[in-house]
Amino acid sequence: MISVPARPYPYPLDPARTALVVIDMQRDFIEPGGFGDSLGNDVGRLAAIIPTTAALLGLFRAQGWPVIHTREAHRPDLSDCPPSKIRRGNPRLKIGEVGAMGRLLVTGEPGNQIVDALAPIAGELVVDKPGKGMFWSTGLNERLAGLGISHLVFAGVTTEVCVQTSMREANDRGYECLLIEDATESYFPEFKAATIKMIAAQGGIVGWVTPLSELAQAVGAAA
Ligand code: TIU
Repeated sequence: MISVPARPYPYPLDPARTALVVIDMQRDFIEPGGFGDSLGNDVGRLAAIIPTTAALLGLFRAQGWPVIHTREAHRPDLSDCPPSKIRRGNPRLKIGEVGAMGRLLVTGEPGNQIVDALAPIAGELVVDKPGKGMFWSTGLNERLAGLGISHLVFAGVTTEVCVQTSMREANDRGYECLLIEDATESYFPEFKAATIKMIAAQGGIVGWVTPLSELAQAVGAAA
């Protein structure tokens, strides 16, 4: 086991059973003209975590540990998208409508792709999810069980929506979860800060939180 300095106490990382999950680092959330923009958000904030997330990916790839990328994505016929989700927020452009990067939040469209700097490489799992959480309607739990994964390290966007939902779903399924705080971001800085606090509060009710530097140092020292 590798002991990673973290809050609320050191995270016990099992090198043989740990995977990285990068949540929804898609153009639809990070670039102007996508889904995040259509909801009225300032999307400029999110690109700032791309370098840290790339370094985190590099760390896992160097160790040969599994990497999973998720995308919030719907089928072109929107049969997996509840009408309530399409209506919600009364956006300028709705899910499935054509924006600057193709149809919003639809699989295969340019805007639905992961940003180039964080593109998946051969052998990495890419999971399309119709909801905020990564387990709903994806079959991911069975795939992780097949890989023998018990520990999940989280990064991605947005902290309080898809990252937190996925982390809570993972916590309820028995995974030991660590959020890398400088590899996640929100459109709302106060929501990111609150999410980090609520994850680590109550003795780590949802999991652990630490910056990439602490993980990198702990893994390097154990090598
Ligand atoms: N709106 C918002 O903050 N997030 C989402 O809709 N999806 C994800 O977080 N990926």
